[in-house]
Amino acid sequence: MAHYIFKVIVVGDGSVGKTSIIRRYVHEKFDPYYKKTIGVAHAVKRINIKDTQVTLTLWDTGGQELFDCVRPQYYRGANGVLVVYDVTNKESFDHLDKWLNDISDQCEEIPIILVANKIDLTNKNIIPREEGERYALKKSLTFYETSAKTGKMVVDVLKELARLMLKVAKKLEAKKNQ
Ligand code: G3D
Ligand code: MG
Repeated sequence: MAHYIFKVIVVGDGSVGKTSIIRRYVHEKFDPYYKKTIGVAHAVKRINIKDTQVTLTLWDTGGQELFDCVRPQYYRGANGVLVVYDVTNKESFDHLDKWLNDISDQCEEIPIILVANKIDLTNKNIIPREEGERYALKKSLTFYETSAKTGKMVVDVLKELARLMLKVAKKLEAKKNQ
């Protein structure tokens, strides 16, 4: 069976839920009591996409973004990105340009998914879905709404990212074998 290993990074403002999404995906739980500053350097998850085995290493910023300096090493070699905002936090949405600029400065062209997190907080949601969708469309990004708390769409968003990364990897291989 073909096997690929991909580095996935998760960026966005502090407190949007990046660590929670990774923990939900890898450990299948939501723990509101873990310490913010302790990031899993890279959590690992294996999945199958059709007849291909994919190992995802999910990198957590470990809170670096709170000091406004996510180190270049974090971005280096990334195969795919989740750019996360919090639907209850307008600032986190307004900062998306900054995160996308950082990615384009530091990374090759890689798949990026825009993630609107915390959609379980329905009565505090101040960024309508349409606004997220419009932004994603403008930037040619795939768009997902998630809740790390309930787990909604968390598996789906990483499966979609894996699929997109696989597509890129296979295209590169085909080019090499020409
Ligand atoms: P970060 O890694 O992006 O900084 P965290 O964000 O994963 O540390 O999450 C920040 C806070 O938001 C945490 O709460 C966490 O429990 C909460 N959170 C994360 N995702 C969701 C979600 O989908 N829904 C809800 N309701 N809360 C979420 P605290 O209270 O520790 O600040
Ligand atoms: Mg974190």
